[in-house]
Amino acid sequence: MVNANSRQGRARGPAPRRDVTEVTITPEESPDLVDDWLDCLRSRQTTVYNVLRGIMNTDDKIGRRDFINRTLGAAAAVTAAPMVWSAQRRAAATRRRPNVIFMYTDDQRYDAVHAMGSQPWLRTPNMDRLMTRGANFRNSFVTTSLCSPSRSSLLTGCYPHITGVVDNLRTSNMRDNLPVVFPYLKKAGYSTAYIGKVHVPNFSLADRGLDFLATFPGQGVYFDNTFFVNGKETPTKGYITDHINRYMLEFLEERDTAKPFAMYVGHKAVHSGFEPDPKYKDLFRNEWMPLPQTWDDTYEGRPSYLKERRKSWHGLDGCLQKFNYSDLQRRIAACLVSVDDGIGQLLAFLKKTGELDNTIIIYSSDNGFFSGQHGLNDKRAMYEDSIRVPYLVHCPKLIKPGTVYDQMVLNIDLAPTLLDFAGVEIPKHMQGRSWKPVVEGKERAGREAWLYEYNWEKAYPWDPTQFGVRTRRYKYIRYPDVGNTDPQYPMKGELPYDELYDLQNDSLEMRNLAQDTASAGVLREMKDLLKKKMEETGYPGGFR
Ligand SMILES: [Ca+2]
Repeated sequence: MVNANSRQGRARGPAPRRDVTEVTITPEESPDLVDDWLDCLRSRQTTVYNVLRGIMNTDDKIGRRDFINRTLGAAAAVTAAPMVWSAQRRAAATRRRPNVIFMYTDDQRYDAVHAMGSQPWLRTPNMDRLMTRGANFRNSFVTTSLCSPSRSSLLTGCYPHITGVVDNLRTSNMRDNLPVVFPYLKKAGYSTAYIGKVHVPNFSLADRGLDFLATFPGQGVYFDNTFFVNGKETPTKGYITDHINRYMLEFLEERDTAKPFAMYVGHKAVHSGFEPDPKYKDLFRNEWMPLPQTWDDTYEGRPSYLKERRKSWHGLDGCLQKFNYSDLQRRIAACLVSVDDGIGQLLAFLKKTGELDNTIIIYSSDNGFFSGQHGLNDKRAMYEDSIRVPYLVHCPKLIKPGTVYDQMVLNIDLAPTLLDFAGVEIPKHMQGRSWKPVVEGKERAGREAWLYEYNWEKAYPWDPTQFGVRTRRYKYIRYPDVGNTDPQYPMKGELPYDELYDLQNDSLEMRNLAQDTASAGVLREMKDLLKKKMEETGYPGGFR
C-alpha cells in the first residue's frame, strides 16, 4: 500500500505540514494558549463572541484566524490525552477488533431510504439491507446542519466552535493541531483510508494518519472529476460516485490484510445540482412526487426570516424557478441509486472475503435537508427536517436484524464511537460520546439533551445565527441579537427571538409555544438548559 503522507490537493494555497500521527498536544507545549482560552471562557468578552458568531468586525483587537488558533488550541491542550500502547497489547487487541466503515452522503434527508417508507419511489435496496439486516438509529442529528462544520465534527468528535469550522466559508479554518480520528486508529493498528469528498475549507487530510487517501478539493464535480490519490493528481472520466465506489474497492483489495481497517467514504451525491448518472436519469420519470404536509406553512407565530427565506434560493418560491418539485425529487432519487450501487459492491466484497460479520458499517449524511417541508429547500435551520440525518448501522456480529434505536445520537459521536469499537481510549477533548454502550444494551435512555449552533453566513444571508437545545420532547431555538449591522442580516428589530416546540404533540413544529403562558415554565427550563450546554461545551461568549 502506498503511503498517503504526501502532497494532496488543497482548496487554496499551501496548508501547513504537520505530522500529527503521534497525537500529542500538551499544556506544556503551549501554556499561553491555555491561559488565553480560560480567560476567554471566564470573561465572555464581546470581542470573542463577535468572532465566533461568524462576523468579523474590522475594529476587533485580534483577527479571527488568530483567535481561533489561539483559543481553540488551548482547549485541546488542556484536555487532549496522550496514547500509550505496548506492542504486545496492540497485537492482541488488533486480532479481535472489528473493521469500521463510515459512509456518508451530502444533504441526504433522514428518510430518503426506501425501507423507511415515506418515499416509496426510492430505489435503495442496499441501504434497505443495511437497515433491515442491521439497525436504524431513528433519532440521529447533526449539531450544525451545514456541510463543512458538520464534516469537521465527523472528523474530530468536537463541536464546530471548537474545530473552528463555524461555517462553509474559506475564512473558516479547521484548527491545525486539533487531531482528527485517523491517527488514533492508525496507532491502534488499523489500516486507514479516506475516499471521496471532505469539503472542509483550507484543510487537508494529508499527514493525518491515513494509509490511503483519494479525494478532491472543495465540492468536486459530478462528471470528469479530478481526484488526488495519495497526493497524485488523477483526472477521471465519467460519474463521480462510480469512481468513489471504485477507489473504495481498490483500497479494500490492496490494504494490509493483517490489520483491521477503518475507512471513511464521503460521497458528493446528493448535493445540489443533483446530477445523476445518465444511465439512471430517467429511472423515475413516471413517478409523481407528493408535496409534503407543511408545504403551505404560513409561519404564523414564527420568525419572520422564514417568509424571506421561502422567496430565496433556499426556499421553494426561489429554488423552483429552476427545478420543478417532482423533477428535483427525481434527480435526488436517481443520484442515490449510484450511491446504493456502491453499498451493494461493498457488501458483496465483505461477504466474499468473510469479513462482513465483523465489520461495522455506519451509513449517514453530513446534514439533513428540507425537500419542500415548511416551504423550504436546503438545510441550516434547526427544524427537524434539517437537523435529522439517516443513521444505519450494519454489523451482524453485534446487531440483530431490524433493530431500532430511539436514543439520540449526534455527528460528534462518530469519532469517539469508532475509537470505542477499536478499543482505543477516547481522548478527553472529544465532545461526543460513544454509542457502543447503546448497541451493547448497557444504555437504554441515551443522552437527555444537546446543543445546536448555526452561524450566519453572508453568502446565504436568510438564516440568522441561532443556538438551540433539543431534548427528547422539547426544542428551544434562540435567535440572539448579535448586533450585526450588515444590511442583509435578517430579523433586525425582532432580536432576540425565541421558539419553543413540544415535539411530542407537534412533531411538524407548527406551533411556537414561546409566547404561550402555560409553557412559560418549560421555556425557562429550556433556556437554562441551553445556557448550561453552551458552558459545558465551551461556547465562547455564552448565551445571549
Ligand atoms: Ca451537506
